[in-house]
Amino acid sequence: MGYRVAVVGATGNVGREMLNILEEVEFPVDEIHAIASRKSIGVEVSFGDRILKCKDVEQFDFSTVDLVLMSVSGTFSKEWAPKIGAAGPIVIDNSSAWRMDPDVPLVVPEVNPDDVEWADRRNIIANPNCSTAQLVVALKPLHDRARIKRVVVSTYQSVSGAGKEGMDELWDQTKGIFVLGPSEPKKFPKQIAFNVIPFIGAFNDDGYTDEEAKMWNETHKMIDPEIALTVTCVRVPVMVGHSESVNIEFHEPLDEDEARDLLRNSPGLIVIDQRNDKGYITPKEAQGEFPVFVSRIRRDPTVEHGLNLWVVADNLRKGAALNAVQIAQLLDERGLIGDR
Ligand code: 11C
Repeated sequence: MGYRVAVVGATGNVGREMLNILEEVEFPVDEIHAIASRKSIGVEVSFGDRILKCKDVEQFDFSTVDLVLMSVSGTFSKEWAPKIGAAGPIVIDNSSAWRMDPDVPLVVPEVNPDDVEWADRRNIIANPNCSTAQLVVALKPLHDRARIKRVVVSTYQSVSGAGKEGMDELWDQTKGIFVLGPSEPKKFPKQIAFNVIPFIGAFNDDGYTDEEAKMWNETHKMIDPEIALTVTCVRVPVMVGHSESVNIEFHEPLDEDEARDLLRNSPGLIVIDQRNDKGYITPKEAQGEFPVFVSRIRRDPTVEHGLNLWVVADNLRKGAALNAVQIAQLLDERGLIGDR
């Protein structure tokens, strides 16, 4: 026996990955529904070797399913997640709408699995921002061992974080520059092909962006509000895979060899760290993979207890769809989904 599952936002980059990963990990599914907004009714998406036709979110009866995985805009989620949760199923929501709500657990299974236990307050569980998800998987075991005092992160985020339109823009601009001549940027504020853009999301009054603020707010909620964290988020012309340069200062001593061993033995992580010209991970190699990869582990000699890391993951997988499916697996293991 399996569950009755719906994926809302099934035509987007992350919605499609949710369907792929549910099938890949053989999540116990008895019924699967692809749900989208009215303009996508009838659009076909795949689930293994099956083709699903998208149904209209307005017409679908959510009381007939046990679990909903949702990847939609924050505005859409604000309206729909509570309605769906009230109808019965648990909603695992990938948007930013609920992440900081005190009655909604924000969960990365390798980091704070026990928080799923209080999901019944609103029947909603939030998935973090993609850049936060990979960061916290790497930080948690180090924090547990040597207590993190301060973190400085610079991100190198792929265009798929901005959806299919972001990927199309990089592709079109790259081709266009040589074939048709440069085109006006649409999705990104400046040209992304052959460039980097130190701005993701929207500016807040303090000069940081909301993408940067998400990284410290979400890390505080999931790991520890005492960790000081400062971030610069940058868009780079990479299709899939977010990378992060992470500088960490600890309260207690932790040398690079112990950190390497610790990370090697922690869940969801793979360490690729040889000091030769190919002994590190790049986003190209992380694409399509499940784990978070850590490379370039080295001491920061400018502080008493410091390390530098290079952290890379597939932003559509661990940063979004995979994390949502892992939350579903955790709920299943703990018997927290409907009546099976
Ligand atoms: C990006 N991280 O790369 C963003 C996308 O809060 O879920 C995800 C935004 C979010 O553009």
